[in-house]
Amino acid sequence: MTTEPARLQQMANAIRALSMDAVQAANSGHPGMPMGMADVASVLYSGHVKFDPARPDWADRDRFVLSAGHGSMMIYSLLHLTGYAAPTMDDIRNFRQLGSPCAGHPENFLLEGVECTTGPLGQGLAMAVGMAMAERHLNATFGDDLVDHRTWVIAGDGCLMEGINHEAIGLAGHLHLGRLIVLWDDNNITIDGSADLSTSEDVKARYEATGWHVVSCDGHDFADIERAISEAEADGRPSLVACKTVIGKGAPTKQGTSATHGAPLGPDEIAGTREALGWPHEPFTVPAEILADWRATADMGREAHGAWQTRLNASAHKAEFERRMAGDLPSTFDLDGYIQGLIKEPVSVATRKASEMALAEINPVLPDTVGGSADLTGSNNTKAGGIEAFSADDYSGRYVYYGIREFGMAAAMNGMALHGGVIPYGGTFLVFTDYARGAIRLSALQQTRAIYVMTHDSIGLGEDGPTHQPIEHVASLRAMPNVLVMRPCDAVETAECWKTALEQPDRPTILALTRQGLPQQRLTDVGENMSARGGYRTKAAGADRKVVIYATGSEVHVAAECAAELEAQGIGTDVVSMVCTELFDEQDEAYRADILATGKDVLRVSIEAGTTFGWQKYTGIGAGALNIGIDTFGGSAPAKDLFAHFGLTAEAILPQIRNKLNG
Ligand SMILES: Cc1ncc(C[n+]2csc(CCOP(=O)(O)OP(=O)(O)O)c2C)c(N)n1
Ligand SMILES: [Mg+2]
Repeated sequence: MTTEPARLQQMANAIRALSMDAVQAANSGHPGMPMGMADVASVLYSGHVKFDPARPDWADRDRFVLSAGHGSMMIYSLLHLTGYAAPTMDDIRNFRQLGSPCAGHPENFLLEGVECTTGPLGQGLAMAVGMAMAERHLNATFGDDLVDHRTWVIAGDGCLMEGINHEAIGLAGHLHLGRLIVLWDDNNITIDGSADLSTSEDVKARYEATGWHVVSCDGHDFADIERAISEAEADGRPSLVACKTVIGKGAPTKQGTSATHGAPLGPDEIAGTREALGWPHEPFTVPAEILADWRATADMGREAHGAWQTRLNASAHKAEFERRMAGDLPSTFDLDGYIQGLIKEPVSVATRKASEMALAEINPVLPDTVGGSADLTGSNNTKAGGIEAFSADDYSGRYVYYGIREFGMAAAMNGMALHGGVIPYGGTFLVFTDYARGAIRLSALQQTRAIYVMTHDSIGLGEDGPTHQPIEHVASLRAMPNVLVMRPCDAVETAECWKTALEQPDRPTILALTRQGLPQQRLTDVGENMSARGGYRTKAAGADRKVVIYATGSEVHVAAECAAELEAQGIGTDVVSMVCTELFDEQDEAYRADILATGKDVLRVSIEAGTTFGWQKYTGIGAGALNIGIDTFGGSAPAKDLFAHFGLTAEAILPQIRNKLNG
């Protein structure tokens, strides 16, 4: 590992050359950011970041997040130069091409060493807050011997300007996450030109005001960068290192301008840059001595990893620590006894309450969970099972008071899940999935086990009115790939949904839960987690089957009432609880055909207190289909009155079914 400025300069220039050449070859990409931050990154890796390229999954590695994800060539260069197996130089040559792990923006599922997917500005930094929270929590649980690492972030002006930045740094400052260090690429340039066009904020003052330590440096002076990073490491608060940089540094006519932000420099400018940097080497070649300096940056981490492994092997916590980092549930974990108890003694409770009851069973036996709410703890019923607050004074706590920060919460949950060792869940009102949506989308894309406890899931919340009543939310979340959207109808299904959500290592779950009480539908023990099927018959037609009703959540009992009336008149009716359409769609064809009565001449009815959009997939359209729902905004009134007003009662629905049958 070197601290010699001339050698650091060559190391930095290797990043610059790889970045400009890869972007040129792809004829698209962002050379400015990696060229501007190359000097900072070289100092950072030469002595500060703890990593072992041979074991990218080493639990106690430092986490490095390139929040300015457009500068993806920065992280690809770093991973390659420091000696990770991937990306190879060929991968870098194929930057942004189909099949290359060097995608336009860094994707956690394409390259080990990419801790999280970044590109949506601000979210990388916000996920890093979650990683730093998970680190402190696991440190409090397993001790310094096993967990003691930092979280590093490179963020640009954009990451600091996004609204989520305020949520994220507020949380980090409040929680005193001193092992979180953000290196700000303070180049005063964004796409439109000078940052002065759109901001006159005193960023440093804002960070200081939220409890951060702030230090500045000349981002092209190796000694000054070293000083600033060392100061940040020594401070007990989270740190912002403002690195004054020149975007596209080295490009003779374009550096310092937004022209370098997101376009190839072009052959002439690249030739000029080679000259200015004193980098005569061919594209995609790094001289052996420069590569050797880069490879040596891994020595410190490799040694630390060896010592850590020795400590782990001697630790009484070894098995449990490894289980948690692997993301496996304890082999003894189940909710069978609890569910059987519910069947013996049924309860009529809101599903948010049922969720709390399930959590009271889960949290004591599953130490992995870290819950929380965005200031709606009493409404989301998320604090259960004796868990205590996670705070700056006690990181062993398992309940996060996220404050009114839905987006920040969801991003932090992603960071925690990606860090590993914890299973995050967090609550707010379902309608505010809109506020968190950007992070929910990244949960799905990144395949994180984040569990969203979204209560007040329909007009059933009543008097708070249309601003608080989800209409399109469930349907729109169903449209998002790789998310399980679950709307359980009673306490049994809620417990089953929790179990299923916990059993998904590679995808997030959204639990849509009611404010209002619901009668228990499951009254017999069927010996199977029916909710895991996604959709199943809660009642099969007695008489000759003429109608199949699909319903979810609070409408399943309405469907059951309709079916009882219809059966009384000799009209055989199935009721299907479609608790999770994604899981249902994954069932084998025979199962789906049976539940959907495919090919049978029946009337298919959907009932859901939200938009009817999407239900046609199961009901079809035309004479054989009826979709009951709400395709307008809701209203402010007691829930009972709203259900009547919007026609979501058996009395309102039955005539429509009879009309269809007779027509
Ligand atoms: C949420 C979000 N909005 C917009 C963009 C598009 N975008 C990518 S980079 C960028 C400008 C960022 O400026 P800065 O962070 O200063 O990066 P620099 O130009 O200095 O590399 C924008 C608007 C994005 N990636 N994410
Ligand atoms: Mg900038």
